[in-house]
Amino acid sequence: MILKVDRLTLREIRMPLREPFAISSGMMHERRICLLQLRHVEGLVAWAECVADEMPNYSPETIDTAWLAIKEWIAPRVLGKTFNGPEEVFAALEENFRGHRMAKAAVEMGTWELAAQLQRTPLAKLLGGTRASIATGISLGIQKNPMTLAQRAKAAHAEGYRKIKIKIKPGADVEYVRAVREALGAEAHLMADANNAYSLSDLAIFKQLDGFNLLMIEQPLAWDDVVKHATLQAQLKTPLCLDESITGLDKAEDMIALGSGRIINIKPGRVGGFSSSKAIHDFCMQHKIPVWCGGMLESGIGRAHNVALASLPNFVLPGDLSPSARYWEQDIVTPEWTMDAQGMVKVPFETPGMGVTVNLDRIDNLTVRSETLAAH
Ligand code: OSB
Ligand code: MG
Repeated sequence: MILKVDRLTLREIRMPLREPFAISSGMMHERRICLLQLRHVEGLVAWAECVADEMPNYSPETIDTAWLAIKEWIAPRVLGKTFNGPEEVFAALEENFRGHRMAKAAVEMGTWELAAQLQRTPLAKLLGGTRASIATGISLGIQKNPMTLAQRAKAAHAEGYRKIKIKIKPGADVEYVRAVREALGAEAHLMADANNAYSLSDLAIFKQLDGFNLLMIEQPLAWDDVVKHATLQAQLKTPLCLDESITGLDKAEDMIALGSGRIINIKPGRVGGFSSSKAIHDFCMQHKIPVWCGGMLESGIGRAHNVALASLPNFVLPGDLSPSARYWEQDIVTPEWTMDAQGMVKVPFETPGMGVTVNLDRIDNLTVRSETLAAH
């Protein structure tokens, strides 16, 4: 296959969230989303989404740094260049080019979508996906008190969600987890995500959390740490899951070698795209480490890419892949993403590419800036 992109259009859209989303490191009311269109020399167009947020509180990248990185350093490595397939793109973007994984991922994932369309193959199939539907979880932001959170969790459980993830931070942890565990009963899949709000001196809190039969605790310690997490994991029954710390295959190898966690949340944007996600997935499968697909409050485009990835065999735990209506009044794709009463999202295996149609009129209405880069 010959993969050659001759034009890349960046757009920024603004999408208000139906409700604010609070995590330990910040609060979001609206998503500023960078969308990409990659045009193949023969005219086909692929869409992709960059997951970088407005502020550098989850990762060092932001939508503005991603825009700059794509324009200045990533596009010139892709535009007008001939690749034999999307597998070659990640290496071309990594050579003497540190970081900016979310920016790289947006372009890299766009080339996979383009390849899927060129081959008239579903994206999920091109990636090696085997699962026809994916169990879905919900990620609930920090609420004003334990009772409010417990009610939200109970409602989500009744809607069919297969995993309830609650955000925690110092001062909103043990009592919140206790209230939700009591509301859901002993068996429900419940987990907590700390977004690096704690340190090893908080061991007493983790010892208490260890008593609630949590499925896992996600990223309790520093955003780039794999050493102190190993110290913490050794003292807990509950598996630790790493999110922020796993920026690529090398960090997954470190996690397993050191025992810093027993589960990985793979977000393709965080690790530089699909090739890197697949490498982490395969390595974890060999080492019997389960993975699941995380989310970054994506629009229906990023969600389509996540759903395709989550169809790979070692994505054995429910993903943060909630339906469109959990986030937005109206999504930018047709059909919108939905979940059935059993909490399952269907993987599009019938149509080429990501399996949803992009609503261009709606995107045009939401666009606040755009820029087109061409091969020269
Ligand atoms: O840590 O997983 C996280 C959203 C923004 C930043 C970080 C995280 C999240 C989520 C949202 O948990 C998951 C979703 O997209 O539903
Ligand atoms: Mg997380």
